[in-house]
Amino acid sequence: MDQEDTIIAPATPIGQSGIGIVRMSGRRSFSIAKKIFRSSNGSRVNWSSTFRTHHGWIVDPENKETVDEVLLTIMHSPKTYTREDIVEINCHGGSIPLRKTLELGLKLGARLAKPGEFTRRAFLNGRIDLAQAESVLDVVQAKTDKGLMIAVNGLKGKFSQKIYSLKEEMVDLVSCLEAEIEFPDEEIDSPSRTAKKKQLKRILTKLDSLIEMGETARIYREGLKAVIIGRPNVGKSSLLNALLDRERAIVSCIPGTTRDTIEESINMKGFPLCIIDTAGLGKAKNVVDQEGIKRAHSSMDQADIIFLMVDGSLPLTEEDELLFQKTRGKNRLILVNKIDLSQRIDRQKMKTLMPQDVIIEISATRGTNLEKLKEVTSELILKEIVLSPSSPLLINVRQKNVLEQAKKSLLRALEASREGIPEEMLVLDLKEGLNSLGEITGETTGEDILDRIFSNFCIGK
Ligand SMILES: Nc1nc2c(ncn2[C@@H]2O[C@H](COP(=O)(O)OP(=O)(O)OP(=O)(O)O)[C@@H](O)[C@H]2O)c(=O)[nH]1
Ligand SMILES: [Mg+2]
Repeated sequence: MDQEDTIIAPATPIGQSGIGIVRMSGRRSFSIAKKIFRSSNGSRVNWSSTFRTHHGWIVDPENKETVDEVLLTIMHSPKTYTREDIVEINCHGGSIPLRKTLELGLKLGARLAKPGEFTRRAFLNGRIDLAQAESVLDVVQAKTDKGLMIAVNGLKGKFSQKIYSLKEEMVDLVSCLEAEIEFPDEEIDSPSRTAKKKQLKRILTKLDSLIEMGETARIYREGLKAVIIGRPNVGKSSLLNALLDRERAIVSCIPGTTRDTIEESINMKGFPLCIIDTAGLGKAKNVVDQEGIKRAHSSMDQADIIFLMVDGSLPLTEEDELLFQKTRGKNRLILVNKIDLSQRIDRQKMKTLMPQDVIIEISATRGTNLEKLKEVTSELILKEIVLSPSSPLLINVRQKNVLEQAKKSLLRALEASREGIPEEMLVLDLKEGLNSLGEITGETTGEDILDRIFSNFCIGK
C-alpha cells in the first residue's frame, strides 16, 4: 500500500441520497481536481486557500461533457483528516454522478482507496493513534446513544491517555532499574526494592481495571444475545414481533412455522440486545426440522440469556419439562405466554420444578407485561457487569488480549522482584510489557495486524 499514491473513494453509500461525496487524498489531489472542475461563475479558483468550498461543475476534460453540478472543498495538509491535501466533491446523491466523478479521478492518476485507507493514513501520519483509529469504526457502528458516547470518548483519546500514562510509569521504573544495573557502585537516588514492588503492583491494578472495563465495553459494542426457545406454536415469533414492534417473523397457528433462526436488535436500556427467534423444539419430522432444531440449540449455547416460553392455555408437556431440564443452571427467564386465554398450565408444578426461577406471565399478542420482561431481562443480564457511571471506555477483543499479555509480563516482573532474581530479568519483562502496550496505540503494531484492523472499515473511511 503506497502512501505516495493519491487515493480516491466514494465517502457515502452508493445509492440515491441528498448528496454523494467523493473524496481524494494525497499530493496530486489538487492537480487532478483542477483538471475536472469548472467554477460556476467562470472565475479562477484560488487553490492555495484552505477550507474553501466552491460551486461549479465536474467536466470530463476529454469530451468536455458535464458530469454533475457540485460543491468542491479544498483542504490543505496538514490540517485535514489524513494530514494530506484533500479534495471533497459533493455531487448529487445518485450512483451515476458519483461513479463518473470517481472514474475521472481514477483516469487522471488517483488510485481507488482500500477500506479504511483514509483513516490508516491519519494514523500513519500521526494525527491519531491506533486506538483512536479503531474508535472511528466504533462511532460508525454504534448501535445506541450510550454506545456512541463511549466510542466518542475513544476517538478523543481517553483510552490512549490511560495507556500512555501506564507506559510512562513503566518507563520510569525501567530507567531506574537500568541506571542501577549500569552504575552499581554509584549512589543513585532510586526507590528501594519494596517501593519498586509497590509501584509494579500499582501498575498491575490499573491494568486490571482496564481489562475489566473491556467486559463492560463488550456489551455496548457487540450487544448481548437473548434467545427465545420453546415448543412449536407457543408464541415465540409473536414475542419477537411484539418486542420489535413490527411484523418481522411469520406468525401462524400452524406448529413449525419458523424453520430458521431470525435475529434482530433492539435498544435495551441503552445497550443493543439481539433477540433470536428459533424453530420450535420438539420431534423433528424431516431434515429441515432437524436443522432448525440444531440451529436453535447452537443459538442457545451462545446466548447471554434464554427466554424459555411455554403456552399458558395448554397443559405442560413432556417437551416443556425436557426444556426445563436442558436449560437448568443457565441464565434463563421462564415466560408463560397467552395469558389472555383461559389457563390450563400447571403453575404449581412449574414452581416445584423450578423453585429459583423468575416466571413472567405475558401475552405476546396483546403486549401484556412486556415492559416487565424488559426490566427483568436487563437486571438479569447486567447484574454481574458493573456499569461505570463516569466515562467508560470501549476496549475491543484485540486490545483486551494485548492488555492480558502486558499483564502476564508484569506478573513475571513482580515474581522476579520477589525472588531476588537479577534486575536485568525484571527489566526484560517490563520492556516486553511496554512493547505489548505499544500495540494498542500503534507504536509496535505489525503491518499484518494493521491490515486486519483497517479491512473492517468501509471504503472511503
Ligand atoms: N391468544 C394469544 N395467541 C397468541 C399469543 N401469542 C401467540 N399467539 C398465537 O399462537 C400462534 C402461534 O404463534 P407463533 O408466534 O407463530 O408461535 P411460535 O412459537 O413462533 O411457533 P413456531 O414457529 O411454529 O415454533 C399464532 O396463532 C399466534 O397468533 C398470545 O399471547 N395470545
Ligand atoms: Mg415461530
